[in-house]
Amino acid sequence: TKRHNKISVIGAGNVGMAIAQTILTQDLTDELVIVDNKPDKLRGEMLDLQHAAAFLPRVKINSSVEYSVTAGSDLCIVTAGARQNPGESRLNLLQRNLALFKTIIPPLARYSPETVLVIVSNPVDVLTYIAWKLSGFPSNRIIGSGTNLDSSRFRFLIADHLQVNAQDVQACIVGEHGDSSVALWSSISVGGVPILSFLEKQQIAYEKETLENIHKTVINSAYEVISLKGYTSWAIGYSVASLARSIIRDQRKIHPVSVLAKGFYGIGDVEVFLSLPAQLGRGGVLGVTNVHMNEEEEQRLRDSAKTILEVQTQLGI
Ligand code: LAC
Repeated sequence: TKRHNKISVIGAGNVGMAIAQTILTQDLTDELVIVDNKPDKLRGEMLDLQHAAAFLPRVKINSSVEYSVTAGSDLCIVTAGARQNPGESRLNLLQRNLALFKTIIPPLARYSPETVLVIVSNPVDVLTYIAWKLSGFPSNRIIGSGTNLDSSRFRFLIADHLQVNAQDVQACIVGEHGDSSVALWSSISVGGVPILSFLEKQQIAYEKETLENIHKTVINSAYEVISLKGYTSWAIGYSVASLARSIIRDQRKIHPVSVLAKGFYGIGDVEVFLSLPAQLGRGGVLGVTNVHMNEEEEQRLRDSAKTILEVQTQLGI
């Protein structure tokens, strides 16, 4: 018998609804549940999605302000919380969203004790750590959307610079989903050709400045979009739907996502979540890959871990 898939999205804001809509368009679930604390907005979004029934594969769409509606979810995606104001760093949001997580995570874990939690709310790395602590789940069932989106922005910019298709650019950003993220230049390849030899072969002058500027542009992407339209939504919608597909369909696909990084790359015996290339499947994190990093990249990753740990220590968590 075909397994009945149930996905819950917590937070019916721009991000949550972009994720919900993309999950439906990609036919990733038999049942979609949306939870928020604004009953009218919530019912409006549910009805608006239900009305697309004639154009979508059959799917049960439900919503409630009560977490009981999420019972038995295979995947719970948490987007609720305050978002960055123009120019505001993600880490600034922490106090407001920490309080909210204390009301969201325990009921989600109680109603779906076997679920995989995907955290999207920012600052995503610290909030993923908090979700791990509040849920009591094993760390493999707690994932932050992390730099999955940054890596797509990175691949877009490199592809645009080199005039190739972004799907032929294997490139990864790791570390904090934020200002201390790390671009893994040493392992980038285009159509299987390592970037540096690709640049030589194409006689494209290898300007370190250009490559660094591409990474800086990635870091500033969200700030720029937020300053222009007030929030980001479509790219994060596709990014998280790609994680949902890998988990729900047991794709065993590798994504740069926020995982418990304790013990990796010399980060030390500390409880910190940050993005590393991880294999995702039905059980959540199936493994963390040992991607090649040069000494500079490893050091930057350790510095990124320190940045996140400092925030966690300040919070006394
Ligand atoms: C962004 C948000 C999801 O990077 O942090 O667009």
